[in-house]
Amino acid sequence: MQHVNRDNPIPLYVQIKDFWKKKIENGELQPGDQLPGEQDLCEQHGVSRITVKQAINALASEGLVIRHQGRGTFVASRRFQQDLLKLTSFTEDMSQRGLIAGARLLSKQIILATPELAKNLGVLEGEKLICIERVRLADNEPLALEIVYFPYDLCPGLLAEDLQSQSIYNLLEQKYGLILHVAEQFLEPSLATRREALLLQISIGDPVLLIERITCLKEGRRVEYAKSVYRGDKYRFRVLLERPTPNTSK
Ligand code: 16G
Repeated sequence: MQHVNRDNPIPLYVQIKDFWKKKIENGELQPGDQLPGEQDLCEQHGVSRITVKQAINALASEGLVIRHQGRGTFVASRRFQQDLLKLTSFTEDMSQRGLIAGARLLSKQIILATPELAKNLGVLEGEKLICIERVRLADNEPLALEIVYFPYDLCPGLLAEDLQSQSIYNLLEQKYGLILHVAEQFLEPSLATRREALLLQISIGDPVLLIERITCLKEGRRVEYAKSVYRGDKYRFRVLLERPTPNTSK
């Protein structure tokens, strides 16, 4: 059994990667299933160990497999793809996938804006803010840890709401008549701290994605500053890039 074609201009490791990728994508291999060991793969495909390693690296970097030191290579759990095009809430993102969004409330309080928060929300230092920290769940599975800040005057009764089963964006729009318009979002890779690992049910040092969002109202006022930690094994973000139209003016 070779599955590689040496006359094919596609590098051998890519052919091997594609072979396993197909098995994962068509469900022949399920999340948690183990791939054969390196030696077996070398024999199966008739290639060197270096080629096998390259193929596994490529599968890992596409998030299709996870390597566990000393234990082997396993099919990764399926990821949620989130398009970075629309200003959507967690609840909307999950319902688009047929999942039930939920939240575990960790804390809710009124705080005074620190210099950093004041800058991010475009308010004065010391101004009253609402601060809510939740673990976000999809079908009861923790996906992200989220801390959000809102200027108190925009949604003064928010803390009295049921923040475990209600969408905050929905409350802001329906109850406070706020029209969320655009958001600026920053993404940054990081490693899970002890607390994040515990709350997200992953291991300390596992890859996570830090996301910061500043959301603005139609008239330009900033309504939300959010900091989230997303599980790196569960998410994949998609950005659609459009080539600018060439400038034809001379
Ligand atoms: C998303 C937003 C977060 C917002 C939340 C509202 C990102 C990175 N963050 O998680 O800023 O507060 O949705 O969700 O997308 P909710 O309406 O379901 O409570």
